[in-house]
Amino acid sequence: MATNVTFDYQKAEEKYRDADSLEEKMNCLKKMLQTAPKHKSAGNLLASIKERIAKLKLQMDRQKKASKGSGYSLTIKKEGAAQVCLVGKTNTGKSSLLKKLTGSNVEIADYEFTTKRPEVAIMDYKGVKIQVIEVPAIVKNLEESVMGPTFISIMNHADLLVLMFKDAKEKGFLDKELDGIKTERTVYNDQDKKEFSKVLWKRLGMIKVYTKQAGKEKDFPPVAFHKGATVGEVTGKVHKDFVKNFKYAKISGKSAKFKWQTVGKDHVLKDNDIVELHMK
Ligand SMILES: Nc1nc2c(ncn2[C@@H]2O[C@H](COP(=O)(O)OP(=O)(O)OP(=O)(O)O)[C@@H](O)[C@H]2O)c(=O)[nH]1
Ligand SMILES: [Mg+2]
Repeated sequence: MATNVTFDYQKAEEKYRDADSLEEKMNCLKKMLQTAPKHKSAGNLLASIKERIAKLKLQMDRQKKASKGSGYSLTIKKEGAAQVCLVGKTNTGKSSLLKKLTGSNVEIADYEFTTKRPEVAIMDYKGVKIQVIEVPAIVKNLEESVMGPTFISIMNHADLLVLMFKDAKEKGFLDKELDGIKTERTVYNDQDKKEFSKVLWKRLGMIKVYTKQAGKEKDFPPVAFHKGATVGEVTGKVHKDFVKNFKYAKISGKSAKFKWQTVGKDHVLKDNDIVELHMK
């Protein structure tokens, strides 16, 4: 039934249709309820507005719950030296990259939204384990989508986001949706495809260090550290007791002035250094 509505109502309805967030939608619906004609023939309209308000309220409550963590796991337990998230719209090749990096048998398909839950796998970079997570496709108004708060929380806790997009428009979309996330980010470029694991490692800004016992070959796997890590930190990682028994270290590699230089615990190491610890 056609109902003559007021100008204010029309304006509110227009705003409602364009509203981006649930809160905004709710405000518009309330305004519509206030300004809708109250005569008998407008009964259906009023009922429909009230129904939409009730539905929206349910949706908002569910979202609040999700962001408080009830029923959802908000982060993914870190494993390995670092946690990296692959992030992008649907069909940008996240699963394909995850498979390439980790060997995971994640489902890859040319229909949209193939990956519905975060996919977690481990990449091996020259012996260092790095956790790689495919975050399901980023959708418009991510924060308000049912799983949005969970995905945002996962991204907030990661060490690095890898943004995957097909064009500048998609990049802009991601920048907008991920606006509040402070995690370091890098972009996935075509040029990087061949050796993306190496690019990732560089971008993480970490170093790997090989320990060694006197008279023996260097140990494998190496141990990962943040840039600027010292011999003392390596000693602590090998064994707690080693810290108090530390005498000196002999090092080889980029940070050494010459091969098997003797250094103390404050010596700063570089990527691929070999450290031979000597104890009291
Ligand atoms: N042309 C081209 N196609 C690709 C590339 N990477 C993946 N694809 C194809 O794109 C489609 C989607 O790939 P997925 O890896 O499943 O993409 P996704 O980002 O994980 O997608 P959803 O999980 O569905 O959001 C598949 O048909 C892939 O074969 C690429 O680098 N170039
Ligand atoms: Mg996928």
